[in-house]
Amino acid sequence: MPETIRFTLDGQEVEAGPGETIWDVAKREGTAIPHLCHRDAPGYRSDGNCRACMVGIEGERTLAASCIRAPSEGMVVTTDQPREVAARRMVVELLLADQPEEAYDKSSRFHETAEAQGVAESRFPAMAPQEVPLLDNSHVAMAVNLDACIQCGLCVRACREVQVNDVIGMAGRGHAAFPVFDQDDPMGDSTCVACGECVEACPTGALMPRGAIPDRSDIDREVKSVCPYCGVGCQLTFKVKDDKIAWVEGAEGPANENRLCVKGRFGFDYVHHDHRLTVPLIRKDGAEKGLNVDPGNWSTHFREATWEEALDVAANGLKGRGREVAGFGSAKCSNEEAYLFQKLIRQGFGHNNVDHCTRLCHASSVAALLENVGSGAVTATFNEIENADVAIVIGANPTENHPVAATYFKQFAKRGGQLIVMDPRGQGLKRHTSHMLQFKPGADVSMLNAIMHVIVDEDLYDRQYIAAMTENWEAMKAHLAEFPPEKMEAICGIPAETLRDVARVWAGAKSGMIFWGMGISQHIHGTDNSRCLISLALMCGQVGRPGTGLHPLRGQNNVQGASDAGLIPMFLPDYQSVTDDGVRSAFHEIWGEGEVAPEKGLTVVEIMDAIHEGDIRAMYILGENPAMSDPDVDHARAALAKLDHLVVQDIFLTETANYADVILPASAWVEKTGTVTNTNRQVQMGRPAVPWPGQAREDWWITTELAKRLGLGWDYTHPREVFAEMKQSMASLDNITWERLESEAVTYPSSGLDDPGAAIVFADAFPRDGGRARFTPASVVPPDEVPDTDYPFVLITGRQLEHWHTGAMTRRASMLDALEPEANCSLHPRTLRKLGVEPGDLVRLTTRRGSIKVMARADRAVAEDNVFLPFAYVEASANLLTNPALDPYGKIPEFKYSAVRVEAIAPADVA
Ligand SMILES: Nc1nc2c(c(=O)[nH]1)N[C@H]1C(S)=C(S)[C@@H](COP(=O)(O)OP(=O)(O)OC[C@H]3O[C@@H](n4cnc5c(=O)[nH]c(N)nc54)[C@H](O)[C@@H]3O)O[C@H]1N2
Ligand SMILES: Nc1nc2c(c(=O)[nH]1)N[C@H]1C(S)=C(S)[C@@H](COP(=O)(O)OP(=O)(O)OC[C@H]3O[C@@H](n4cnc5c(=O)[nH]c(N)nc54)[C@H](O)[C@@H]3O)O[C@H]1N2
Ligand SMILES: [Mo]
Repeated sequence: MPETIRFTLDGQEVEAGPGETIWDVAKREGTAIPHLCHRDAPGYRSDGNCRACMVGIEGERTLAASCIRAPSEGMVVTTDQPREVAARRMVVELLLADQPEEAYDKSSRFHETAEAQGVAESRFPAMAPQEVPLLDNSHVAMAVNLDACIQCGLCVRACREVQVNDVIGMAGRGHAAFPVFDQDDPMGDSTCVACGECVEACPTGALMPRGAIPDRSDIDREVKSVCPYCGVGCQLTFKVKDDKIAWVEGAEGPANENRLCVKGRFGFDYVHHDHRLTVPLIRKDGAEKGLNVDPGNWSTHFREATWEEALDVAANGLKGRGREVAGFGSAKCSNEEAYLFQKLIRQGFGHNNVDHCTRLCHASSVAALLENVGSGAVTATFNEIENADVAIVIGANPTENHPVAATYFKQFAKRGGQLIVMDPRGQGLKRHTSHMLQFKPGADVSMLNAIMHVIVDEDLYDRQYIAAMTENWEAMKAHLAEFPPEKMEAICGIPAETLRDVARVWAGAKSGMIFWGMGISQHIHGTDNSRCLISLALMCGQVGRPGTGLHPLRGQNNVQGASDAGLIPMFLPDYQSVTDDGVRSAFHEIWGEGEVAPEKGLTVVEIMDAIHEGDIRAMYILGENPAMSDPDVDHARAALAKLDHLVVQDIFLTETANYADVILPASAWVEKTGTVTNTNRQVQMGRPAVPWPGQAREDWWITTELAKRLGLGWDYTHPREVFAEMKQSMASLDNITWERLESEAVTYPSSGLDDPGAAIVFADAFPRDGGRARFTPASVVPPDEVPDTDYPFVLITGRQLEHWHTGAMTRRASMLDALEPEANCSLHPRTLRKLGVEPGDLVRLTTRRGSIKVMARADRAVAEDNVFLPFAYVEASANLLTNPALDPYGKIPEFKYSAVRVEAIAPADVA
């Protein structure tokens, strides 16, 4: 380790730690040195090109750029002598000459800097009018006004080094050097993914979020909160003007370090959409249930009600029905709201029929993790990839679905880390990989067993770790003997030699991590898939150290928290089993009234089946849209229509609300207070930035009011009280208090009030009997429905960057909808040619369950016998097609594999 260095700054003796520049030390000491090309934020390299931060160094003839200059022992540095002060002013004055007359952004860092140095005008000639670059307004979310550009290169570093999107470069020289997008395309036509990192970095307003023009500082208030989209849990600051979100800035959260993606930066005007539910609604007598309500004009089917009436009607339809009731809670709401929801179902109806979208998501991963590791959460934060030398990403598409996590993965690869991606589809991470295994869909177990076979065969496993930390190794080893890569090659489609190579790279890793997503979990053998990944990590000792770990990338912003809070039919909060007498009596103690039922409840897809069978007759659905997100959605919609009584609590009149008897208008995430837990186990505070519209209310309030009408003695008046109650039964929240969360994010487990929490767990023992993790062998199980002559293609459903699940939010976010406005599927160009379909034409996709028409894109990343289909579009609902067959352990449906027919649509048929 380099020693601390002592030097003199403006006559004071100061110290510099390892890696600190003069600028850093000055800042720490409270001496502000101007800076333009230097951005004081994690991930940004200083470049020293703008000369706005010049300082004097004794004995040196020229001034030095303090943002890149490291101090040396005994150095004498001045920041306040006439020479450097004049030089810095000159730099700003020269730059000001070229600024547009009417500054786009008077509050930009450049203008602040000029003002602070007393530079109001420039003596130097402005750029010749013919040289002034034209405005580029081609992008829906950002405006480019290169007239204001000072060539500092921060946007290039933002795009290439921080987000690793490699879209922006510099072209030209000297005065005429300007940022360009993908070789001279206007920004709107480039491959830009609109993460907005460049607008955040730009010090002059040459790049601006459109919502912030003309003046970034023209806001009423700033509110720090968490992004409501994915499980990465980015912290951000809402800039609010006239009670509307004007623009958004990344904040320095532990997971995102200021970074955001397109949804987190530009995807918030859905909360101001005129489709927002603002009054409680009751179905009109005789109004037919079905997908027939215009969310902008519900009065055809619903009438406005007071809260009193709506809550009474909602509660009366549920009251006294015991086992006939089921509830779907929400992973979009807070921890406190999830906790109250499961408590309401359990306490109010005396059974455990409560579940949520985790069932459709990582249920199988969690089943395998609980079985073999003893805990369903990640063993290490995704940011730990910083300390890894090999990483596997399998069945996950983070550049689109966890874009900020992906920036860390790409940086890892850029630094020389070996990135192994396994996915039947080529995807955004492909160009960063050392190994890209594009294997056959559904063939994960064969591929992973083959890799593990090689590790055994070539004696590459970690004997010591296995002996000390695991059980069932001998059985595992014997099982793997059946899976040589030469035999598995035909099943998974990856050459044996590649499988051997990957096995050697993984087993040779000093520190390796495994990340996975829906491509692993959403299969009838999803639990087996996850078992293989756990075994692969264990046999090489890749858990419990920096840069190692198992990380199922959690999906919804609060799916980790909602699961922890007990929105699961087998578990009370903190995965305490409902079948355990001691657990139930402990909850009885805390809750006071109502016994917790000893039988596991029904899961999401089982509940839909039970409606058809007449066993479930009433439902309470909070912040979920099963009429779009369940598999075989015709069957699910028919079930919702069959209910005697359906209460839906949402922010929009969703497809599911089309079947409701009562609709309760909720406040959106940006309008409420509550905590959420991200994929990294980091618990963070969400704060209200704007008021809720009309009579909409916070979800916890609505659930509490319902509980009162069901006869439960609830008297919560603030989420803080709910959090305090949660802590009584949830050891995971030990040392995490509401007060702490008001000022910091805390990772669980946290060992003390000063401990920010453990990024890595299970170094010494696993939370299983005996402290050991387990190897559970998995055999090859074919998909439930394999292609045949009638249905010759494989249908893979999933996601795309701009849209969120069922589209409820993102199709109402103007910029996101403008970027991706039309239902689409992707096929290989050769397949399209064979079918006689031009890219952009409609095709018909048909499975045994249903048929849709959808626009086809040509995409070489999709295998020739596959179709990829996102599920965000009601006009072409993917889930009319998907297979509801379930994994026996996780009860998760096979969203990632159905047999499908693809047909060109005759022009006459297009309309
Ligand atoms: N933009 C956006 N981001 C999201 C979401 C969203 O709706 N939109 N949703 C959030 C949620 S809740 C979740 S759960 C996550 C999901 O995030 P991901 O897990 O990344 O989601 P998917 O796109 O469903 O599928 C991931 C990949 O699995 C691959 N795959 C398909 N079949 C197989 C297979 O048989 N084996 C393997 N190994 N891979 C296969 C697909 O090609 C795809 O690239 O995203 C979260 N983030
Ligand atoms: N074909 C196919 N289907 C899939 C998947 C797949 O890969 N392929 N993936 C599955 C997975 S992993 C998941 S997680 C599910 C997701 O399925 P869902 O959870 O049903 O989908 P979302 O669209 O996220 O629904 C969230 C709902 O919450 C509402 N909402 C947002 N904020 C709030 C709030 O603060 N309060 C209230 N009350 N409501 C709010 C939104 O308007 C929306 O209606 O889809 C599953 N379905
Ligand atoms: Mo999910």
